Amino acid sequence: LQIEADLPHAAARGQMRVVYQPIVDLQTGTIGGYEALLRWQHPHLGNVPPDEFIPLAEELEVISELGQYVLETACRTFQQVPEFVTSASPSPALQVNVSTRQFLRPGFVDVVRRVLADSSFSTGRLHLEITESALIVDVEEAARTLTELRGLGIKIHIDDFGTGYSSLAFLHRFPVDALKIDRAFIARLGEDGVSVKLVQTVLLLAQTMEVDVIAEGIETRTQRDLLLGLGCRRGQGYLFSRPLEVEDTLDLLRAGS
Ligand code: G
Ligand code: G
Ligand code: MN
Ligand code: NA
Repeated sequence: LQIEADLPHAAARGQMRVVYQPIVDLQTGTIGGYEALLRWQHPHLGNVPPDEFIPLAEELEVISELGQYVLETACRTFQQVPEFVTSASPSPALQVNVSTRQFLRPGFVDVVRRVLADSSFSTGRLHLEITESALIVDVEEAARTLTELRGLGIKIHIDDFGTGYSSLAFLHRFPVDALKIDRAFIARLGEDGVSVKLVQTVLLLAQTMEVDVIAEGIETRTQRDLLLGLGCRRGQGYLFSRPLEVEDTLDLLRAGS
């Protein structure tokens, strides 16, 4: 396959770029962070969706290099705009996805440490999104890795929450800062009563664990209002903004959001 042959060289050939989706306060619309998302513009095939090339990158074992590319690019981009810290609004956080294989690879924490040092990015602003599947392979080792990352000041978010194996007992073993409710649940909000109860359950779980919640894939006002009514304060989705190109992201950052 052409994409199999081309993927390992795509970043070096300048075909990869990072876009940034704002994460907002659902009530005020204030931007509290951005999720970095990788895009591949293939010279002949055009835009290849990440749902296709991320799993392929895992298979071909080039995901660690790609993940490192995203981390370096995103940290360097955000570092271009001086940090502002007022009590009302600190500089927005930067959320970076970490794939399962990347997380499990020995030396992952060292890579993160080095990227942070090279870009002099404030560790407290970096949030890493990790899926449950990365945590179940070796629970003890995963907990140690998360503890090391948090020791650097990094915050840990569980991505696609609700689609994996989470149980209270399972989650209790990991030091995490937030849960991201998978967009599949948000999509059904307002269409059936079950999804409202599911979201309610996640919010209750988060409250019990004393962690934050971010809702993904909010597309309608109805979904936003339901979430606010349930006590969910933060989210992202097309209702607020699509992922933004780097120039637009920098404009927003320079404007103080
Ligand atoms: O960017 P969306 O818009 O299409 O992303 C589709 C999927 O690809 C999501 O599950 C998202 O988490 C994943 N994805 C996007 N960018 C990255 C990345 O930089 N690293 C990893 N591991 N996954 C990513
Ligand atoms: O798995 P992960 O959560 O990292 O993926 C984020 C993905 O969700 C990206 O592909 C992003 O482009 C996509 N996304 C962001 N907002 C929306 C939305 O409102 N609706 C849908 N369908 N996808 C969204
Ligand atoms: Mn994510
Ligand atoms: Na997700």
